[in-house]
Amino acid sequence: MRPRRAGRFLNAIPWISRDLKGVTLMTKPLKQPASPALNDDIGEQARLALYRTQVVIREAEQRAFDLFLQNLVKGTSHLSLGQEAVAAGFAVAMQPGDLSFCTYRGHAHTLARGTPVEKVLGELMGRDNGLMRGKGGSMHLTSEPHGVMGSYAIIGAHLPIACGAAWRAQYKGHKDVSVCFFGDGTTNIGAFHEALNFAAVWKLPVVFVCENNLYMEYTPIGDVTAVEHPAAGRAASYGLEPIIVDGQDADEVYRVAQKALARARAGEGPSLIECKTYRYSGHSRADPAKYRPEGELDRWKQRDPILIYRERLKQFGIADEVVAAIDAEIRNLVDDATERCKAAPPPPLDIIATDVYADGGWAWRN
Ligand SMILES: Cc1ncc(C[n+]2csc(CCOP(=O)(O)OP(=O)(O)O)c2C)c(N)n1
Ligand SMILES: [Mg+2]
Repeated sequence: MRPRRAGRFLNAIPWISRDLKGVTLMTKPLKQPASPALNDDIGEQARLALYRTQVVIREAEQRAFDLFLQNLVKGTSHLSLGQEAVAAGFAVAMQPGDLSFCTYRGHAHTLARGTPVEKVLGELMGRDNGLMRGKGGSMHLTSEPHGVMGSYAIIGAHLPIACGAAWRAQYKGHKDVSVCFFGDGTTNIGAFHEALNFAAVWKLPVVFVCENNLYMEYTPIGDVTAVEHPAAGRAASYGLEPIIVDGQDADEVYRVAQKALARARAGEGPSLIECKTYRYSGHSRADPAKYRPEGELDRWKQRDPILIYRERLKQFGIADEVVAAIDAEIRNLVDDATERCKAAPPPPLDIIATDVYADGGWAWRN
């Protein structure tokens, strides 16, 4: 049973409302015109960047799945097919120099910051052309030149790390913002609460982004959480505004991201944003996701972020041929990257002891 108090608390917040599909949407900053997209124009450049980024992620992740089936990707991996609008919305709003901190479900955020598809697929395939020369794999994508400061497999581990990066910016008077992505399940880990409190007390330039895809590993988040909205329902504990956004709509995510980034850059402190979204596949490659209620996946697919966005482009008068050309260009890019990765060698043995803990020695383990 969900505690009734939580519902009353959220009902008291005027800008949270429910749509017909049971997804809670953020409605505060806009006056809800008949067509918010048309009346609150984000501009053509941003719109095309949002579309392109989402398609790059979709195509690259679908390819990663195909490569798995061909046994060309070793180990497991965690796809975020269906969650593309969150990664795109933030990455397009971020500036060069801003930092991203991701989880093991980090392909999307790594690609969204401009990391080449070849480097990401090469890393998944354990090839020498990969981001870390094939030594990190899917769960550890990192690209410092693109501001991707690592993918972390320990739940919640990266929230305090993002605070550290933000504290450095504050201390040195730099203007970069740290953006930290994590799942709904992460909100029940101590590190989440410690990081939020620390960031709020120090007014750190950090944006915490909860991608609420309804499930932890195999557990519905609602079954194990005391509040209805795992991130937004806790915001008040840290003196923060509860922010909920439709994570299937890249424009909505982009607008909210812009505000939070501007607030952080202006020295006004952290934000905590809960994006309502859904992952199409199971937790990892090993999970057929049989625990999901029948029809749930199909309902979410009706609100596919890329379909929503194609419709949006149409609304703004972007010709079908322009969209088709973007799609074709990205498909070619992913095809070329795939071929280059297949042809790339595995890393040479002499790098086995480089770029590992300290000097590559083993004594630290004892
Ligand atoms: C500290 C810790 N506990 C448990 C795990 C095992 N684990 C891996 S993913 C996961 C679920 C995380 O769910 P969520 O935060 O919602 O992220 P999502 O996978 O949905 O993106 C768990 C429990 C872990 N990696 N780290
Ligand atoms: Mg989750």
